Amino acid sequence: MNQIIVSLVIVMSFGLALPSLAADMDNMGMTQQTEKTAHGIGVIKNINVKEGKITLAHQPIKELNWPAMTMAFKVTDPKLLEGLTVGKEVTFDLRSSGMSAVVTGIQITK
Ligand SMILES: [Cu+2]
Repeated sequence: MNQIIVSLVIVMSFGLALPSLAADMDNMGMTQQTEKTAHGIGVIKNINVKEGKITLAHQPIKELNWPAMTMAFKVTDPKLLEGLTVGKEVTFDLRSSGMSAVVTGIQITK
């Protein structure tokens, strides 16, 4: 019984890991670690003013080959977090190099 669960978990994590591996290889290959700007749509899940971070459940970001996910971003300026609240829908601007990205702007849409 336990073994079935373990193999299920392994199969499931493989399914999750493969697309992100592919995205990693894209980033390391043709496109070098140059800075790119991109734009996303998401919902605010957490705000940490002290650390200058915002957690967003974002939709896929085509410009970066990113799937939809929930992740924490650093913001370039903590002032960007002013007036934001958890649960708001936002569009946001990103500056990325490789798999790391910082948020350079956020606008509430809803
Ligand atoms: Cu993400």
